[in-house]
This record gives sequence, C-alpha cells and structure tokens, in this order.
Amino acid sequence: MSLETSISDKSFTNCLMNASGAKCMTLEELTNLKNAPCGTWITKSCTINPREGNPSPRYVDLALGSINSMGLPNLGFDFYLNYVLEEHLDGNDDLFFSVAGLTLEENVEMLHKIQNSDFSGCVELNLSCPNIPGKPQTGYDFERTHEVLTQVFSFYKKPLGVKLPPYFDMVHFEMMAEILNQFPIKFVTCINSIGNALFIDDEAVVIKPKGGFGGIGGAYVKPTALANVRMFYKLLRKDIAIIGCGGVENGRDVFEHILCGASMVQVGTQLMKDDISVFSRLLNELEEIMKLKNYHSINDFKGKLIEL
Ligand code: RRO
Repeated sequence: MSLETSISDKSFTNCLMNASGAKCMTLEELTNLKNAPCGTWITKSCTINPREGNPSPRYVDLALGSINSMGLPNLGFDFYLNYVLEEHLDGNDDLFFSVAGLTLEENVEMLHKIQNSDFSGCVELNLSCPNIPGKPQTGYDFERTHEVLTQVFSFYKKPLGVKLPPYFDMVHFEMMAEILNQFPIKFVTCINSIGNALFIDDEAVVIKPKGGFGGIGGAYVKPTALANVRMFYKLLRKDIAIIGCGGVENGRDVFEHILCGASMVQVGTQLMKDDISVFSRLLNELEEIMKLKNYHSINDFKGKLIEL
C-alpha cells in the first residue's frame, strides 16, 4: 500500500503535513516536524519583521476544536528564509514556506527575495489571516485577490499556492475559482480558520484580543472544510492540487478530505492538542480504512466522493 501523493512537480511519501501556525514557529518546532513521519511540513506564516502577535490568552483548546487570535507572531522573514535555505543545502526543497505580508507590498518584497534565492520548494501565500485588527482577509475581497495575484505572478515563477478563507456561498466559490483559474497557481489550501467567532465560558470570552473574537478550528469546521475542498476540486483546473485543512482528528477525517479531492491534508488543532505523534496515529488509521476498502493508493479514492 502507498500513501504517496504529489503537488506541483514534487512527490511526498505520504499525504500529511502540519497546518501553518501549528507548532512550526521556532527552529525546535520545525526540527520536530522534519523528524516526524509526515510527508512534508510548513513554516509559520511570516512577515518581513518579527512580530510578538496579540496579547494572551490568544489560543484556547475547546471540546470540539480551538479558538485563536494569535495575531501572526513569527520570527521574521529572514529567519524562515535562512531556515529553508539550510534545508536546501541539506538537499531538501520539499517543504512549504508560508508568507503572510500585512500589505501587498510586503508580500511582493518577500516573494522577490524567495524568487532570487536558491529555495525551490512551494510557497503558501496566506490570503486569509482573520486576526489582525484593522486588516481585512484578502480572500474575501475578490477584486483585491485578483490584483494581488496579478502582481505576484508578474515576476514569481516558482511553485506557489494560496491559503483561502472558508466560503459559504455558491456564487463566492465560483467567483474565487474563476479568478484562481487565470493564474499559474499550483495548489490551494482550504480552509483557514472560520474567522471572528465567539466562544463563551460562563459569562466571559476566553481569549483577550478583539473582545474575544477569534478563528475557529477543529471538529466545528470539518463540514465547512470538506465543502470548500470539494467545490474547489470541482471548479479549479485539474492541474491545481487541493490541500485540505480543517477538522482532522482521526484517519477517517483524512479519508474524507481525500474523497472530496484533497491531494494533501493538513493537521492544525489536533497537532496543537496532541504532539507530533498524531501523524503516525493518523497514518495507521488511514491505512486501516484503505485496507478494509481494498484501496492501494491515494488515487484509488481521491475525489471519488459518491453523489446521489
Ligand atoms: O497568527 C494567527 O493569528 C493566525 C493566522 Br496568520 C492564520 O492564518 N490563521 C489563524 O487562525 N491564525
């Protein structure tokens, strides 16, 4: 049996990776991920300058998921560029580099530097952070998304994909797919957390930033994540891979993301709740399901959700 998968021109030994933001900010966390049995891994979304992020408490585990308003804490672009270049010297360009500039100019500046570097892995351009006070999520502004991608692809030639916010309206799926199909995008990651939700404990919010509003992940978001994976799998060019993200707690959840069309599946909230041992558990559980169904590879069931 093989759990091998591919994105762009790269193949991976299995279909699991972390979601950007989950245990991937520091060198120690990134080294743990590198040594874990996941197919690949991704760095924390970065900005040019290091950021402290929002005040704590800013991440809380919930029974059915998590709420966060981290506010893009990261060690700054140079740290992550140096990190991926070290990996490159080690002969490894099969990791993902997440970029989340606070402005288009900042994204362009970081991508120019990546373009001019030796890194040849995949960049995930985050168009969907919900937690920066005063900054809208680019992915909900269709005109702006078109403008961002026009500028980016005017010079950026290495493999690049986008991390999208969840959509909830058929027209919005179609509008976004129509935009994405115009560009040489290699993958889309669906979904980021469901932004600006509110969780209450007794009579109080549970996180400090923005009056308690934050992004929801985990089991709460799985049906929305699957719907986004499925719709983009149907609407996007066949050469654009889908990376599923949202509500992956067990092997069955991984299986469902792949049925909907995901080539790779990210783990966020559950990686935060467990540790990197989550990957071997998920791989074992996925293999068990495949065995029962007599599937030998991811392609045997990828996208093959039965519709009635
Ligand atoms: O750092 C965050 O607050 C954060 C980011 Br950049 C993101 O893309 N999604 C999220 O839930 N939190």
